[in-house]
Amino acid sequence: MPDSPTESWFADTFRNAWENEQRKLGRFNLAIFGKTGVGKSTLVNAIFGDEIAATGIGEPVTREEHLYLHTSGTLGVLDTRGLEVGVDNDAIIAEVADHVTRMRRRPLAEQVHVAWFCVRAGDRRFEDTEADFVRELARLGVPVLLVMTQVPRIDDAVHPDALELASRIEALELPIHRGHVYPTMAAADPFARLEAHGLQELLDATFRCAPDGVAHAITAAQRIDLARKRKRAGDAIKLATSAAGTAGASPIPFSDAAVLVPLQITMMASIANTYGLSLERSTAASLAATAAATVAGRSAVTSLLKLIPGAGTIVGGSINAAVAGTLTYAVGHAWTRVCERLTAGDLQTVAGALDSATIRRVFMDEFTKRAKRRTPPELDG
Ligand SMILES: Nc1nc2c(ncn2[C@@H]2O[C@H](COP(=O)(O)OP(=O)(O)O)[C@@H](O)[C@H]2O)c(=O)[nH]1
Ligand SMILES: [Mg+2]
Repeated sequence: MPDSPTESWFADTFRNAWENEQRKLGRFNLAIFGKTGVGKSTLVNAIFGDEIAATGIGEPVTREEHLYLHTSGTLGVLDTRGLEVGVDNDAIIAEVADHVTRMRRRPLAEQVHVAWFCVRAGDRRFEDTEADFVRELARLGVPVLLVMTQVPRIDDAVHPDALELASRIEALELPIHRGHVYPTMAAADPFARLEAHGLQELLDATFRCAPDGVAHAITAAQRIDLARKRKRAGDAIKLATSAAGTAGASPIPFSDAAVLVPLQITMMASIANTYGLSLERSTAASLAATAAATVAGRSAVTSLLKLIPGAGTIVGGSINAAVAGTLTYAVGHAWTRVCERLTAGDLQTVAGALDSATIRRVFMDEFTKRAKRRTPPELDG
């Protein structure tokens, strides 16, 4: 890194780190089947956000005429167009089989990891042709989750017709995950006084079915389970905190504390990806949060260091492992806080631009709070 890092150095380094982290995450590919109108798009949007729907028609999968792959960040959604499950089973299965088999020879990020087969509660029936389709899908080696959509539920009472349909499907002993039908309501229906439900359970089951190698990609892509994102962010913070502790094992001259910056940028880029924040948005937010735009690099670190109790008194001296660790730990948690608020749609102006002043304040509030812990828990014992 240069002697006096500039805003553009910081931004370039962050962008590179973000792209690296995104590459490492790869992609979770979900195949989704079910008749038109059962609520497939609504379900995907409810769990993964609406960027996927906004991508429109998606890219036709080469060679297969009726398969489309929509990608957005760490998510890929494979669906069919112009063919109807139950009516055109053979044609769909032939295309899916061809695709799945070809992708099996490719890297994990291109394979099909899980399939959701959707049935609408209100249809009150599950046809033999749908059962056949599920069996064929499972035969291809793709884990299948049977999802019932638009299931009316009031308090804890599920509509009896939906329950009855679910037990009839379960009685077929299809090769589906846990032999279970997952009841969902993806979007509330205020007129009918129905609330959304079942999404967390479906997501948990999807994690259980998917290969371990795509768990982080699912964590990043989904929008409903913030606890999983927080835990992943915590892992990145632990890693960076202990690396900073190692760097500080032979004390770093205070004036050289900026050697910790690249390590912290990597940590921040990893966390930004876990929260599903785009390259441009997270780069801009990271500049605002760390004030790299005004007090780039070395002086930014120096000003943060001064907020760590004890560290401020050693100006001219050197920082040790505990201070290096605390600095990194506090930056990690402060940035996680910013990412959480950004994901929730906060920290922006009415026009949608980032609110830099508030981002900076949120970051500094959390940083100051965390920095008070002289030894980060990550370095205890
Ligand atoms: N309130 C509510 N409406 C839903 C739900 N799922 C689907 N719908 C509605 O049903 C229609 C078809 O849903 P869509 O997701 O486009 O079905 P797809 O053809 O399977 O992708 C849309 O008008 C949705 O608004 C749900 O969980 N709740
Ligand atoms: Mg649709």
